[in-house]
Order: sequence, then C-alpha cells, then structure tokens
Amino acid sequence: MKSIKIPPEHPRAESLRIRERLIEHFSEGVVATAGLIAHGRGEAFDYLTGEKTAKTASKAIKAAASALLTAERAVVSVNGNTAALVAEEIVELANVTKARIEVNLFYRSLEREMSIKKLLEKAGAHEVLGVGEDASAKILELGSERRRVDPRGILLADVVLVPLEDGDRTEALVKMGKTVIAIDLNPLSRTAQKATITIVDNVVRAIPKLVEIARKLKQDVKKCHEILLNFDNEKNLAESMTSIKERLSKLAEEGGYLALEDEKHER
Ligand code: PTJ
Repeated sequence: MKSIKIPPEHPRAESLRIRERLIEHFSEGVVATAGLIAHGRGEAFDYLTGEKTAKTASKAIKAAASALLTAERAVVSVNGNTAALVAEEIVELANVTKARIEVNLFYRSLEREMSIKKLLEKAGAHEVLGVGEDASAKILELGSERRRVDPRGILLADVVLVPLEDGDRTEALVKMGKTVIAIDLNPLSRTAQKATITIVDNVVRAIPKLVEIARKLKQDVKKCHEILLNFDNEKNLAESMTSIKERLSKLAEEGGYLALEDEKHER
C-alpha cells in the first residue's frame, strides 16, 4: 500500500503520521488487521486524555522503571503495533534495564513473528525470544495463541512489560505471580484493571519516557524500592479516570473546541 504525504501544517499531522506508520507496517505483515482497529480505539482514548502524558501516567512510569530495574528476569513482550510504533525505543529500554525482548502475538503466524524479529534486529536488538520453535512453553490458563511463550523469557520472568495487551494474558501472568506492567490508553480495559502497574498513556510517549526515567534511576536501587513501596496502582488508576473526567468537565464549561485550542497553546 502506498503511503500518503502528510502536510506538516495539518493540525493533526503527528496523529496522521502514526497512522501511516501502522498502515505501512500492516502492508509489511508486522501489524495484524485487528491492530488497526485497536489503534483506532487507542486514538479515541488519547483524545480524552488530551494526547499528553498525565501526572498519574508519569507516576506509573516511575514505578514501572523501578520494577524493571530491580527485576531478576525482566522481559519486554512485543506485539505487532508495539514493534511498528516504537521498535528502537523498545531496544533502548531493554538495554538500559537489562530486560530480554520476546515476541508474543495474539494473531500468531511464523511470517509475522519473523517480520517483527527482523524489525527489532534492524532497530539494534541482539536477541529476540519467542519466535517459531523457541516459543515451546505454554501458559496453561490461556486459550489464545498468546499462551505460547519462550521458556527462557516470559515463562521464567518475574517482571513482564506488556504494551497494548489483551486482558486474558495479563490476568494469567499475574496469577503466575509475575509483576505485570501494562501500557494501555483505556483505563477501563481488563488489562489496565488487572495489571500490577498500569500506565495509561500512548506507547509512543510512554516508552521513550520509560527509557529516560530508567536511565535516571539506574544507579539508585534504594530509590526504586522506595518508589515501588509507595505506589498504589488501584489509587493511581482511579485518579487517572478522575483526571479525564475533570478535563472533560473543564472543556465543556469553557466552550468545547475553542477551549481545546487554548489548551494546545498552553503546552
Ligand atoms: O500483534 P498482535 O497479534 O499481538 O495483536 C495486537 C492487538 C493490539 C490486535 C491485540 O493485542 C488486541 O486485539 O488488542 P485489544 O484487545 O484491541 O486491546 C488493545 C488496547 O490497546 C485497547 O485498550 C486500546 O485502547 C489500547 N491502545 C491502542 N493503541 C494504543 C493503545 N494503548 C497505548 N498506546 C497505543 N498506541
């Protein structure tokens, strides 16, 4: 599929560029058809949050960086959308936190696994787990293709980062005693509700921020433990819903679209 040229002055140029990136990677077999639908759902929630990282998301990002840095065996799980949107940043995050990278797909096929592995390697990954026969272990609680995992990766991990996930696996991984970090723009999704640490933000903002914070916290393990001790996911998730509600109320009171334009200028 031929991609279109986005006029830089278009008011939603960045959002359109992200769409084009997903469409391109869909044509190359990285993104699943349903991945395009999932992105549309994400976009709608991003509109509600104001397309910026909320304070609550920043708090969760700090907790997530702390969990990854203090883990014994951290794994970053990568699906089609994540690879298309933030392959390089995922590799950086894995390097900073010493996490392993594993491909784990809902719509699994060897072709897609290979395409995603290639994309990650092009982005600098030296090792990509979970491809083909390497995903020889099974999470028994799961019926979907996500049950197939790498025995060196997700199966053994104590901390798993799951950007753009479906709820079943999050629940199963938590039941297995793992710390699950989710990145999901929908605070009401089962993934968001069931994860140990929920970052309600767009992966295109959250992953680079996670890298930045992990770099800062890397030398301070004591601080990481402190952050984790003081983090309450349920409370933070509730606050993230309240901040969406408050933003919408403010915009409604101040005149809808025009207020939205003022908000953009304030940034
Ligand atoms: O690549 P595969 O085969 O593993 O399939 C991936 C998809 C995304 C198709 C699969 O995991 C799926 O069906 O996911 P869901 O159940 O549609 O959930 C996706 C969630 O991610 C929704 O809650 C969206 O709001 C959210 N989302 C979409 N885009 C983003 C996002 N969250 C953060 N950043 C985004 N860019």
